[in-house]
Amino acid sequence: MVDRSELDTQPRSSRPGHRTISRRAVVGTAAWAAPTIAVVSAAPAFAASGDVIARVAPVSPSFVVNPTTATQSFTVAVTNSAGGVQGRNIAFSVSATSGESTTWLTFVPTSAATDASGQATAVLQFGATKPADGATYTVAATDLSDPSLQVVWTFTYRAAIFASDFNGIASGLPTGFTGRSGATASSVGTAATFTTAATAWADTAGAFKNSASATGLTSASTGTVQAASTNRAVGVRQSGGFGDPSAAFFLTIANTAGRASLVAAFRSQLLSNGPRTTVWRVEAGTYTTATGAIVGTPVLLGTITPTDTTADFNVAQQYSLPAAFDDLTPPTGQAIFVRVVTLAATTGSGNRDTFGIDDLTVYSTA
Ligand SMILES: [Ca+2]
Ligand SMILES: [Ca+2]
Repeated sequence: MVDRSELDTQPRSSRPGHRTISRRAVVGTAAWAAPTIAVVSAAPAFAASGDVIARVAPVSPSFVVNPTTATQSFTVAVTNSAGGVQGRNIAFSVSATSGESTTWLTFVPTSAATDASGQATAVLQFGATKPADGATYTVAATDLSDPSLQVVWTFTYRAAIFASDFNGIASGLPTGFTGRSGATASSVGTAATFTTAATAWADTAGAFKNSASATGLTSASTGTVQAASTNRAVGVRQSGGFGDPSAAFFLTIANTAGRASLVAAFRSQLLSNGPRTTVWRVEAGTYTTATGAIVGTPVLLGTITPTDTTADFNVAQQYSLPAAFDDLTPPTGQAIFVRVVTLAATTGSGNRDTFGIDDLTVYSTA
């Protein structure tokens, strides 16, 4: 609701993030009538009293929420010529722009008093049940003593491009994800047989396997305890005849249309630490799906070299993909890949590791 009297008190021409299109139209008319005072700026909202409300954080009026976001803090400041205005009660609210559910969104608190610097903060908590990809929302922070003092943000929920906790792998790997052998710098290799039966970390057979996740267990957890764990991960044991080198955890992605600032996140898990050491490379690239040939040179996002069971037992990994993967639709017959691959032989002698990954998510942050 736009208060007409309030409009008449608004001398500035442009208030990004503030209010409605109809209001902008009115303001635009005012600017047309008096072009000499037209100012295009990110001016905060302010009232006839001289008080001003502005976004402090996020400063940007729009942003993207991804599946890994648990909370988003919102801070505003009410100020006037004397500085921060303390004790103003700011109401925080969220509404769906596109008719999507808001039940996954909870503000804590729903209102907060400004402090000595004039700032008030509330935290929007994101529940587990997410809306459809692209759902958009508006957050408003309103001074309850003077509702003309209001700022808004809009945010868009972008679902994961891929997400799996791998807890259902007793019935097979999720679509798009494979364990591979034969991977090289120029080939994505071929999908290896996946052992769907729960298999202990200490099992030495060379294969990709349904392993217990390190999450919730310790490196000393017995095979019996591992078998009973419902939290599963994709493990691999390299052997003299399998994957040393050339083993790869491999995710294929058709395209990243409309997505930007991609992130690949997962947990790396040194499930069984043999005396040998493996260097795992985290790479992204494109490949020809029919032949497995990599197009050009993959981008090396980072390396993982687990050497110690305790420190390396269960590590959150996160890698940003370069801008070349933003809004990318490969030519027909090609696809994007993200892989965790070993291209060099293990070093040392004796047993190899069982290495696993869990909770793989690829998402966009813009
Ligand atoms: Ca899991
Ligand atoms: Ca080792």
